[in-house]
Amino acid sequence: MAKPLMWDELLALIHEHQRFLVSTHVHPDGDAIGSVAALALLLEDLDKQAVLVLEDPVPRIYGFLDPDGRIRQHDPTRDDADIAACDAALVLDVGALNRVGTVGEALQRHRVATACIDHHTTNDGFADVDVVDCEAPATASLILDLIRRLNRKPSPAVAEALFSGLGTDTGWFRFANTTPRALHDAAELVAAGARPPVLFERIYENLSWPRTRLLARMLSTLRADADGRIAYGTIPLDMFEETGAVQADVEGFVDKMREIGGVEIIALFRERPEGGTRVSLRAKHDADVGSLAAALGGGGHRRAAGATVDTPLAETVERVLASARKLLEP
Ligand SMILES: [Mn+2]
Repeated sequence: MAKPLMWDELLALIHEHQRFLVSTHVHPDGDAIGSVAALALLLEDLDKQAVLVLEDPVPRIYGFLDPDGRIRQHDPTRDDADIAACDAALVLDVGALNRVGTVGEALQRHRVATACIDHHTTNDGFADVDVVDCEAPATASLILDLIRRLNRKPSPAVAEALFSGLGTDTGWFRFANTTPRALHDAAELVAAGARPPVLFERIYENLSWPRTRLLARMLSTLRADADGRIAYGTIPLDMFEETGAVQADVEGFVDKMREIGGVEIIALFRERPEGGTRVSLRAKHDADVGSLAAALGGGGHRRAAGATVDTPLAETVERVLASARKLLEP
């Protein structure tokens, strides 16, 4: 499955082109936004141009990584001429083109040469140039690798963006991807100017009241299954209206349920305004929730994965619980 890392091809693609579209997955997380922001700064440092377009808006807590508001939410009438005018696209932290959403569709429509920098085990090799390193703790680590290969050092702003990506993807250095490589990269980023306590407060101690009220409501739906080895919560649409929270506020909720002892699999079910249900899955130990997500048409990692399905909330809960129970069978 693992293709060789095409670093030489990636470096050639960057050297040979001038104007790059940079994008990432729908529902962007800290690694996605941090990697996009860092790569944009790096490209400009190389006297290149970067056009930053995502299907979804930058989540509020990561707004500090885009202080000038350069990351655009995709508006085809406004942005597609700019996308078509790019020489190449660099798509980050994403394992399949459909996860890039409407921006991925625009790339296909305009036949823009695409390179992918990613660490998802489910990466399907959609790009022309793939640097897909499943051993990397975060895509941010691969952007740091790119900087090293260019014989450069991260600027303080780049270091802060990359530390934010690495920190959030490792659960601030608690999850299984907190490897020697993760800590080595973190040390290098701090030496280059990243300030962990400042970033921690901005990301984890800067929550809005609507989000916190939504979290309280979600936790009131908490249920146990499989004798407490599965914990799950649900967020029906009306909870958003009642609390004033937005869909992006849900990031991190699923990890709250990890805190329960004896839990092996955690699931969060969110009713989508477009219809259907978003499923987020976590495994504390060895259960392979990545395969469960893939069976639902989604993807991710062995211990952290998700899928968007067409079925309504209650039906999706039953279906996913049945599959999750099977994962726990000896
Ligand atoms: Mn990531």
